[in-house]
Order: sequence, then C-alpha cells, then structure tokens
Amino acid sequence: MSGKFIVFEGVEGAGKTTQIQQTAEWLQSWCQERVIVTREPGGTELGRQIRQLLLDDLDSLVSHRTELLLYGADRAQHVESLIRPHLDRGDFVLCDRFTDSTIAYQGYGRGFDLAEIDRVNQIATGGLQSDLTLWLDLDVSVGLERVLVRGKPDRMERAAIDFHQRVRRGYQELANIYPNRIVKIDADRDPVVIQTEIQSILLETKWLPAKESPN
Ligand code: Z5A
Repeated sequence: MSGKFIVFEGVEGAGKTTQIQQTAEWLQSWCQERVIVTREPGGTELGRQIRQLLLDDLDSLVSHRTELLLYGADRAQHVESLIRPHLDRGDFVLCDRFTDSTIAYQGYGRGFDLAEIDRVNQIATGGLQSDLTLWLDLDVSVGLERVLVRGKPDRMERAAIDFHQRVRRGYQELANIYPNRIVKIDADRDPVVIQTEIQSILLETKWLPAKESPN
C-alpha cells in the first residue's frame, strides 16, 4: 500500500467538510486524479443506506450497541471496497471521520467500553489506520451553532451538550495518546487561515510529489 490516508476529525460544525474540499482542490494541483474525498458514515452505496438509518430513520430506537455495530459495518464496507483499493493504487484518500470518531462518540460520548470499540474498529479496518489525522478542535457550542442554522438537527446533533463535550474530551485524549498521528488544529479561526495551516502540515510530511513548473 503506497497511498496516503488523511482523516479529518472534530465535533459538529468544526469545519471538516469545508477544509477537506479545499485540501482536495489544493492537493489536486500536485496530483490531479489521484485525490479521493470520502466520508463516514456513507462513503459507499451500502454506507449511504446505513447513514440514513443512523442519522435520520432510527431516531431514539437504536441501542448503543447496535449503533456501534452499524458504524463498524459502514467502515468495513468502506475500507474494503474504496479506501484500500485507492491506497493500493497510490492515491491520497481524504476521509471525513474514521475510527477516532467511534472512539470519541461511542466511547467517550456514549460511555461504551473502549476495548470493545477497539475490537470493532479492528474487525472493520483489518488494522488500517490513518497516516495523519487532522483534528479540527472547536468549542462544541460554537460548532453546534454553526450547524443548527442550516436547519433540522439530525439524531446525533440533538444529543445533549455534555455528550458533545465528552466527545471533544475524547479527541483530546486520543491526541495525547497518538501525538505522531493526530495533529490538533484550532478551528475557531478564519477558514483561510486554517487551510493555510493544513497545507503547511502536509508540505512538512514530504508526501507530495515535486510540482511541475508551469510553462
Ligand atoms: N459518528 C459517530 O457517532 N461515530 C462514528 O464512528 C462516525 C460518525 C464515523 C456524522 O454526521 C455523525 O456521525 C456525527 C458523528 C457520528 N454526529 N453528529 N452530529 P455528519 O457527517 O452529518 O456531520 P459532521 O461530520 O459533524 O459534519 P458537519 O456537522 O457538517 O460539520 P463539519 O463538516 O465539521 O463542518 P462544515 O460543514 O464544514 O461547516 C459547518 C458550517 O460552519 C458551515 O455553514 C460552514 O460554512 C461553517 N464554517 C466552516 N468553517 C468555519 C469557520 N472556520 N468559521 C466559521 N464558520 C465556519
């Protein structure tokens, strides 16, 4: 496997979607078609159906154990049918959320046993980890304000504020445990400033091929 797997993480409204799109456009100026943008849940056809179940349809009916397994099922399909094949081809795969979301939301947020979450993640990914995780860190109330203006909140967004605060603490714990893999980025700044920082981080990795000079 020779591609690079870059994951964007953070609480709701942290700016992952905004930053992942801008990062992809910027990376494409180096590698054109070799940049793939995807997300969890919902990166595959099956995943889109799981996403709808998880975020819209099941409402409060879904048990925490079922929820954990549905995220795991979405990820297993995603890794096998999309992420690994692209990494094998040498592509950059930019993913909006991955295993750390499950640890932060189902583990720290829901209080689910972390060892069990690790087992589900291991089954779903076969051991695949990100090469780099960009954690966009933001006060949860700022993030929720950003997303609530866009309309009806989904099932997860409706969770109590202390749930989202535990999720944020989960990301902090993960960043402490994996300082080489997870980079914390202050997401309470102008999107342009955040994008400039992301580009600097990626340039430092030396993963980018030399850019051809324009004629
Ligand atoms: N989940 C889980 O529990 N377990 C798992 O294993 C996985 C997921 C994989 C996915 O929801 C849900 O699934 C999520 C966790 C759970 N729970 N919730 N809720 P999603 O994919 O629909 O939502 P999201 O990932 O949280 O994305 P989001 O809410 O769309 O936020 P975002 O992508 O981080 O932000 P954005 O769309 O780029 O920006 C949001 C708004 O803020 C938008 O109007 C922007 O224009 C604005 N914005 C962006 N950046 C800025 C800055 N810097 N300043 C000001 N305004 C900004």
